[in-house]
Amino acid sequence: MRIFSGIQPTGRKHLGNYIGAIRQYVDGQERGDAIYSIVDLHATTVSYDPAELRRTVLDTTAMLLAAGVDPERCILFRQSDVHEHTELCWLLCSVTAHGDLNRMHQFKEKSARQRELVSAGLFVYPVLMAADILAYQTEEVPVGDDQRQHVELTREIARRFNERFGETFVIPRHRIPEVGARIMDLQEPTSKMSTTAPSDAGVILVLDDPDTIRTKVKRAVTDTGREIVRDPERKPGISNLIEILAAVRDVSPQQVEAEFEGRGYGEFKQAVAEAVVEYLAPVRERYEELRPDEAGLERTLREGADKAREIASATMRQVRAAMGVGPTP
Ligand code: AQP
Repeated sequence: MRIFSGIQPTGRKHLGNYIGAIRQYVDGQERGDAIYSIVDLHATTVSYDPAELRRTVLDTTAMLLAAGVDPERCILFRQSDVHEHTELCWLLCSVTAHGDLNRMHQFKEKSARQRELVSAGLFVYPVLMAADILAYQTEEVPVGDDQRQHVELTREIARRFNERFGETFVIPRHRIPEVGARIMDLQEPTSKMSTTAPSDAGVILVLDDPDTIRTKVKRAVTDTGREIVRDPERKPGISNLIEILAAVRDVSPQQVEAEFEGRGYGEFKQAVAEAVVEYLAPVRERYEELRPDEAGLERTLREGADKAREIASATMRQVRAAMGVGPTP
């Protein structure tokens, strides 16, 4: 089975990214033919610093390797090294409805937050994501819940292309984890934990040291009650902590509720903090070892891009032929 997913190169990956996506990448290597991309072109759709982008691509590469993504068992590459993505994005624009792009929640949220230019790139972002996925004839896309709508649109684009130009693309499906699909901000548990949150206080970064993690969990917003039960409407803070503990221990939220029945919030928060510290510590340590070797990281990305290009260029030959673009094949 072909698996593909992309991750933006922000150096500040958080627990939501880790649980929602990164750990599924590691699991995907066991289940199929996995391809993962550091999507630097997506990062140019909001304001950014070019020198920092180069650095954060390497940060994210080192983080994925530290988490257990293994270039011997998957393809790991930088999106901009494989030009087929941008060409396919343009060609897919011809079967993408403007109205569909207008309905994308992420565009609405991110464009509202942009203080300067709202770029056309931000609007077309989901088409580039569709190109990333479809270029590899992907069957399964491991993502967090916030990407559900984008994967749905990718399916629609693929269907429309196949109808218009003949069977070309595999129709992919998302793989969203049952537990931890949407980790919420610890200070604002009705909003998802996000790289671009106004403050770090509610965001557990994968590279946070143990004491910072403990402080953030201790200060997590909860309600005035005492019960440790999952009820996202009435108890969003406690529900989020239950979800986090269940995800890092790999148990069900019901097991967490049963274990902490009749125990106080303080004890519960301490257990969550220690579980998260223990969960992230090996990743942080391994990251510190890997990150300095920039030449090695670049080599990994280059070798990955060579393998990715081979697959994507075969798809592009089919797409060009189907669309009547370029010389007669
Ligand atoms: N809070 C979350 N819970 C579970 N999964 C999440 N993901 C993101 N936030 C959560 C999943 O992480 C993967 C990588 O996301 P990305 O490439 O969009 O990286 P990002 O920009 O760093 O993610 P953020 O934090 O969501 O930033 P904003 O909101 O500013 O764009 C994806 O599979 C995503 O679903």
